[in-house]
Amino acid sequence: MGNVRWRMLSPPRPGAVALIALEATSDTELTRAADMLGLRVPAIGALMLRDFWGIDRALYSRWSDEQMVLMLHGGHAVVRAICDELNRRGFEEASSSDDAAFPEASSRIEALMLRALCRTPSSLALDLLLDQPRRWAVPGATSEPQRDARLRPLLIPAMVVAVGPSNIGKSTLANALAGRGVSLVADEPGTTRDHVGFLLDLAGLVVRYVDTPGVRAEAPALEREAVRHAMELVGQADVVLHCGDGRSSPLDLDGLGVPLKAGAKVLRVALRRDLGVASFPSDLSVSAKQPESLAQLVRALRHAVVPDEAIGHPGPWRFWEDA
Ligand SMILES: Nc1nc2c(ncn2[C@@H]2O[C@H](COP(=O)(O)OP(=O)(O)OP(=O)(O)O)[C@@H](O)[C@H]2O)c(=O)[nH]1
Ligand SMILES: [Mg+2]
Repeated sequence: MGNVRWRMLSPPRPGAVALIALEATSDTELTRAADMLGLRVPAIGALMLRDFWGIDRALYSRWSDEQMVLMLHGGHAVVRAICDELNRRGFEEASSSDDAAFPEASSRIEALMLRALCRTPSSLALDLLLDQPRRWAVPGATSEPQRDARLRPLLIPAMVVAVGPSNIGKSTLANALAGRGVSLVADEPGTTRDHVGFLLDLAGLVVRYVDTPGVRAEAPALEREAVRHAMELVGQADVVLHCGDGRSSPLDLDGLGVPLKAGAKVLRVALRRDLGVASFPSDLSVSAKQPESLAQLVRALRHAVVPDEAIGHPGPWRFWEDA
């Protein structure tokens, strides 16, 4: 298909969405290419959903007479498999740049929106971003800087740092939230020797989650040093998950001597609730053995990072940074 090429519009990084354009030199060529791919050619601007060769179920749209855009799920494996399939079917790759251009966008907001769409790791951002051109098209539309800032973690992952005494289940919680073993667990104090960070999807909102070594009085020097490093992260956290359990109360955060970041939230959580009720005041209590309690924690954490009201607010969002 010499007259039709494919071009990556999104940056070469995993994101919630990857955009691949099919570019022809005429609408006849575009229709011919669509036929070869088994796609119906939609009206300009219309969205269609289909299964792409068993690789991905995704939307595609036609942006002009000569251009269709596949809006795939943005993981590396999906994108690579779709690109291989396009190559196998005789389509050539057109050169792409990291700084994706969106010549077919009908407004600046739409171009910015498409760029943001490609970059966000959070699926929760998708509907909100897609609706922004419509919201900004209303005469006199303005956003509220406070809400803009609250929604920012939809584009740039916020940092959640879990801290607490030793041997109360912090790493077990991290593993349960991640759904895999990211941090060592054992029934002895001092199991986590250094902080462990990973990206965590909280029901559509991706955050950087950090599990830290527990704080204990009799820790050896190296462990105390690791704890000191971890506690510095508390000062950079957007949300501190302040953990205790039935036997140990949470740490005295003020006593750490690390000032929290402006606007940081603290969520007090009692762990291992199946072993007994904690005596300190907590926002919620969870057990790694009780999935419904973990689901509650996921909701509470997500709300602490991006409040539900900000997501549900119908007003426009200034989601871009000025150059
Ligand atoms: N019954 C019960 N046991 C748990 C739960 N969560 C963790 N545990 C157990 O508690 C012990 C300590 O768990 P860890 O996750 O290693 O604790 P930690 O707070 O990370 O410990 P440090 O890394 O030393 O700070 C292990 O034996 C876990 O199996 C829970 O929800 N219920
Ligand atoms: Mg641990």
